[in-house]
Amino acid sequence: MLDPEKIKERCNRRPQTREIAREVLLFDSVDSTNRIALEMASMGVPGGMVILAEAQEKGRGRLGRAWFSPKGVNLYLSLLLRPYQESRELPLFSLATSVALVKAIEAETGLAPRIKWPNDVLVNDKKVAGILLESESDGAQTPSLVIGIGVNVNMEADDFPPELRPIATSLKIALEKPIDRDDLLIALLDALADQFLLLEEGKKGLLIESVNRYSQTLGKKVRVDTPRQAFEGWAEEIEEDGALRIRLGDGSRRKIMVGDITHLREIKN
Ligand code: BT5
Repeated sequence: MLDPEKIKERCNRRPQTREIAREVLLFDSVDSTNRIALEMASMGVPGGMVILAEAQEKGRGRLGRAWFSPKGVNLYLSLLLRPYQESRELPLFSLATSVALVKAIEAETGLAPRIKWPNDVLVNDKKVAGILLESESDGAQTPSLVIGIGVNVNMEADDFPPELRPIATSLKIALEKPIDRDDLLIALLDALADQFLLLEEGKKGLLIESVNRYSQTLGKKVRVDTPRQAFEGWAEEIEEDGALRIRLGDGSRRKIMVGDITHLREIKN
């Protein structure tokens, strides 16, 4: 079991971490920690709330997809924040979260995770963590932002359903030994607080620099699927607003704000 008292005590040691984790709530099993955090947001609960669960019955991915969330082995958390940034800046919180995940995983395991734009963290080319941003605006208060994070920590290969085995992994599988989930969570909350502070201080250039440095996507040939279109091209750079710039075969460029990408293997003649 995760130890909320230990987590709370360690978060209190750093003022910037305390800011995003004033309250830490652990549930045994919930439908979705994001759903609970959004409900709290709609009830006017202030920012700085961390909702944790040992299992989720209806863990959510993006676009109605599901997040596989078995009990007692992984991390499932949602942060409720009320940031002062303008709404067009909010997608940057997803990138800030992916950088924080990379830094925390690197520090706790020595592995070299990479970011797959826009919201996946990969280890050995397989997905180890996913991020889901959702927001709630009741008009009266500062709009809320819910950041959902799922990390596969101590799952075994057999624990994954067959359809996920080719694309997903866990830290334990990559490291061949179990990880202390409390320590990883504390490192993650510290890293999140650092990255959010950069955004608050208007230093998004530093954030984007880290995203580019840790990106698995750049330089790769990719297929892009957006809600409106699908095409192929080369991933060039992540821009200041978090968009991915793609160079097409005819040399023209497109900026993608929302969508999924697939890394394509280049076939050389
Ligand atoms: C995501 O969506 O990657 C966002 C996942 C966010 C999960 C957290 S857990 C705490 C919080 N509460 C919630 O209800 N959700 C958040 P997306 O990019 O749409 O990826 C979803 C896809 O990843 C699925 O369609 C599967 O292919 C794959 N997938 C599902 N479960 C997985 C897992 N445990 N590990 C790796 N891949 C998984």
